[in-house]
Amino acid sequence: EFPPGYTGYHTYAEVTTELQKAQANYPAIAKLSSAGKSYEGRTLNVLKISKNVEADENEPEVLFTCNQHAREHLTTEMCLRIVDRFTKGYATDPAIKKMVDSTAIFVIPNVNPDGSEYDISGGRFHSWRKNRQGQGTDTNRNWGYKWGCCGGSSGSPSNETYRGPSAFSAPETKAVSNWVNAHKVNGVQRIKTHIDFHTYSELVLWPWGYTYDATGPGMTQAEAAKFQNLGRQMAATNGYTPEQSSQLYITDGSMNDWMWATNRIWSYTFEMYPRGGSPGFYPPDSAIVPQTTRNDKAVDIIINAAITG
Ligand code: 0X9
Ligand code: ZN
Repeated sequence: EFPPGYTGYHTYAEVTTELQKAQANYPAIAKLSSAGKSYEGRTLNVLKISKNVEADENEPEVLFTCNQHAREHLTTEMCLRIVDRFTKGYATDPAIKKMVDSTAIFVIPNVNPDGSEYDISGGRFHSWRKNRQGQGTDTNRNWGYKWGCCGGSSGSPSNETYRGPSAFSAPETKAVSNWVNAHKVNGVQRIKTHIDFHTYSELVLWPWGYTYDATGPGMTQAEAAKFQNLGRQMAATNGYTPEQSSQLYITDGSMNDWMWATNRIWSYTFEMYPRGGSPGFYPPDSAIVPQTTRNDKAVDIIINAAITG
């Protein structure tokens, strides 16, 4: 469980309960399903929010993923904030109703539930980043585009950015990537936009991560400009710094690069609060409300971007 001062954060079991409650309280617009299982067998929960939620409609879809990295607990709260706002707000907020009516919003609060449970085991924090397969694989170096290509990950199992023995060797990335691929219907990917939440540094990041180049194979000038424009627009609402991922550092096998390269999804990473090393990965639970609501407008922008195309 979480240590004293952090009990406002949700454990994996508490997240699951919240998602079940969302489905029970808003059955017309909220539906809980699974993208598969983690290495240790936990269900990778997916909450869908949409009008006629039971129907598989041809409408633009938006994906929010959280907790690829175990210790980045604030991101799980970000996903729960999205669930809460779009379910509770549906009946009263016309802007939310419009978004829910015209899209399908998918939220995966725990991409790496084994890691986040380990990180809080014994009621203390363990500064754990990776999943719990062997010495741990960095899930955000295990995706199958340019995997291990470019010095942006490690081949050593003990390393914090260990990429795993092969692309999608982690059950978590394998399951979520298959789930994303399955949203391609008649050759068209329905998921249009995506934010992968991380902490920390207060950044809005876009592909590529594997190269410093802004354009080139798989990224035209116009596409790079769109990534920049949308990224800067979102950053203007939360005060984060917008930049191409590789300006932070080179990463290979990241989720964003795979989402764009293989599915043409406008895929961003948000590095949430704080800006610097204190309080780093472990802000007190009093930070949850201000630091998740801070992204409300950016979340609306990425949903509306899926609608307008
Ligand atoms: O290194 C990472 O995976 C992310 N930073 S973190 O401190 N949360 O570990 C940044 C990833 C940004 N790069 C890409 N999205 N390609
Ligand atoms: Zn991270």
